[in-house]
Amino acid sequence: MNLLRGKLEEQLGAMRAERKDLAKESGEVKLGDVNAGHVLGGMRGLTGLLCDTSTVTPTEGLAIRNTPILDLTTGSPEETFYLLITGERPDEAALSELQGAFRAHSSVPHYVWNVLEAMPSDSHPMVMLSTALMTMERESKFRAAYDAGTSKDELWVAMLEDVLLLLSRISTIAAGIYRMKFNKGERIAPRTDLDWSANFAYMLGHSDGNDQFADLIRMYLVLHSDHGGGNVSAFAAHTVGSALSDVFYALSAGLNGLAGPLHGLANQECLKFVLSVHERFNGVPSDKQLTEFIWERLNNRQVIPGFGHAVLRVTDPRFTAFHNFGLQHCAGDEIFQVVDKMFNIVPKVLQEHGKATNPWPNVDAASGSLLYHYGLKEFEFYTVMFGVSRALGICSQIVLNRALLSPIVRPKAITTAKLKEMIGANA
Ligand code: HAX
Repeated sequence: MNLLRGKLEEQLGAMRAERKDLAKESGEVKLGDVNAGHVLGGMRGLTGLLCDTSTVTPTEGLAIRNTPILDLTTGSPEETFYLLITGERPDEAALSELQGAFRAHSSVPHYVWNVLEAMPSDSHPMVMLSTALMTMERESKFRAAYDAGTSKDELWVAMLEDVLLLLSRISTIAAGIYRMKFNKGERIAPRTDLDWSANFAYMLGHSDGNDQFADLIRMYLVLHSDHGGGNVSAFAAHTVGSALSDVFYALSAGLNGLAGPLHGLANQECLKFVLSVHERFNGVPSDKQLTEFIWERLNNRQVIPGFGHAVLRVTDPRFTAFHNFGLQHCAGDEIFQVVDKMFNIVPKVLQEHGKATNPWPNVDAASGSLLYHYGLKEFEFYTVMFGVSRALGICSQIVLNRALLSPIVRPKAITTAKLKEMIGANA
């Protein structure tokens, strides 16, 4: 990985100096106030982290290194990874080298499969993915370098090696989990003539690597790759990595957070909901039927999955990308038609209802219906797909954090008694 490593080395001096200067010159500059609401409300809205790989704004949504995500949907995850980690688009040579690196370790050693095969058959696919990562920790070059006393200035190089090994293997592992867990037959070995996404689609068994499903997977892997630094998976991975735990520990921690229903698991809930609408109306409901159904749910104090967002205040551009793909390739599919109709009906109802701050669809509203269309119908697996993609962002962030010598994360916690005392003193 000479070109990527060289590019990072070229950038590193200035970036380290900048961080050092900022801490020295501006450490006392105030960026905002902490209030009791921050302490009680999961630190939402509190600025406390640095993350340069991507940003999420309420009105624009996700931008990777200032490039709006919708401008990246025709590219590959390898290009996105290079952009995440360096802030630049790769030239042909750098991209080709990176694609080679993503292929280099795509055959997964037997000991990993042995562990997965020994797990109880009702293990969740996310548990299997996380376990597989932990099993491979023994191969960490970062840990070996640390144990050998490598200077902390140089440790990021071993981190980059670990990251490339891990990214190279994670799609093979995910596809193997899919086939094992859902009785799809023998695992399918990676090919040497396909890129990361096409290989993943091929190993899942729903693609010859050169079809629309491979294109969908390519876009899916780009769209879910990163979402700033404050979301549960990125923050968890960052915290674990800050203790100089290697990327196998850190990514596993991040993915364990992604597995929660308020985070990555939401995508399976969304498709379940869409299918339940389709089943209830024995097909695509009329506008009137859908409007009434949405009101019925809201009156029962149930949420409408796939709508709303903690940060966004517009239609999630990632939804727009999936929706456009669906309109182009799956317009005749009734499940997609339900998604399309919901997009036209639900925001109006949520606005009239008046509770949700953001009535617009999020990324999870459409992605499942497209996977379903191409035969990937096992929703339990959807968060694993999300995890393979999110590994790109988390891995970029951990390399940068070690390269920039980011310190250990250690926010201060207080007791409820102390909180009440401070509220009393400051009221
Ligand atoms: N349907 C019905 N009510 C909704 C709603 C929705 N889709 N979205 C928000 N509301 C309600 C909230 O439940 C809340 O009601 P209460 O005051 O009674 O508690 C009120 O509107 C205000 O909430 P909010 O400030 O708009 O939303 P939050 O920032 O608290 O929550 C959520 C954001 C995404 C969790 C929320 O919109 C939701 O539950 N949406 C449905 C589930 C979903 O689509 N999740 C996927 C999120 C995408 C993601 O991050 N994936 O990783």
